[in-house]
Amino acid sequence: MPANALGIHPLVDALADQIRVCWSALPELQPLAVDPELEAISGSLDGEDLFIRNELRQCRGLRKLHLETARLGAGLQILHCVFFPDPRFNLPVFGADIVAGRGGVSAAVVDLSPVDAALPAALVERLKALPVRSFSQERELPEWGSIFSPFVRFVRPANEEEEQRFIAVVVDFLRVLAECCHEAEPQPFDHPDTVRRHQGQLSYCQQQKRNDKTRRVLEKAFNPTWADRYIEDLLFDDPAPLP
Ligand code: BLA
Repeated sequence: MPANALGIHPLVDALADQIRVCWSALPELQPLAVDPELEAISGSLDGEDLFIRNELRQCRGLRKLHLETARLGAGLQILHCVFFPDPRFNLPVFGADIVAGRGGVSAAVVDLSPVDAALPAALVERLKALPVRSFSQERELPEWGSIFSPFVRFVRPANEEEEQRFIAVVVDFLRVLAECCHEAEPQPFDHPDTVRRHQGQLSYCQQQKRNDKTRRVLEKAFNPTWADRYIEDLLFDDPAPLP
């Protein structure tokens, strides 16, 4: 059943479509198996529908592209997307999250986050050259959000125009990332830069797991053991140990 048959917020649907268009432009895009139990999760909670759809890909430079669209209970709709780099490449983590409730979109966040001391210089130059897109309601990052870059956008889109503008920011970021994926050259597994980026990605995952809001929603919709496994194995799984 298509997710939107369950009434997914138009921003969630439209952004998911745009992300799929953007990832098709990534070099050497390939399928990545999803645990069949997690590909399409449906159930009910106190008589309310639950639906989660998970899509995975991989490409040159990125070990895992993950797009999740979910409707959890009455009216809570989520888009969660993370592209995790292969630590051999000097590439950031792409992350985006939209949380929509009955009162509209409460959180829209997107970033290209560093896994090293700073973002790659070539990436920063491109990000600085992007068009300025402003929003009327900027939100303050939680304390664990120290993982994000200076380019992070965390907003509450006030209307449809701002929702479209948020999509434009995500597309800008994904275009820049695609260019960097084409250009980046891998370094050996045992190169100190690779080792540092591997460590940086572990820290990124660790910090994201401190977002209690994600955990609480999943624990309520399923149960704490399930939520823990889902977060550890699918949402923020650690990069494979270096050989
Ligand atoms: C906030 N994330 C939230 C909120 C909920 C979720 C309910 C609170 C909404 C609000 O503050 O308005 C829930 N997000 C989920 C769930 C999933 C999810 C259940 O992704 C399940 C898949 N979160 C991410 C990623 C980013 C992210 C990749 O998963 C950013 C790149 C950010 N979500 C993020 C931030 C907040 C948030 C910064 C605000 C947290 C706060 O204000 O404390």
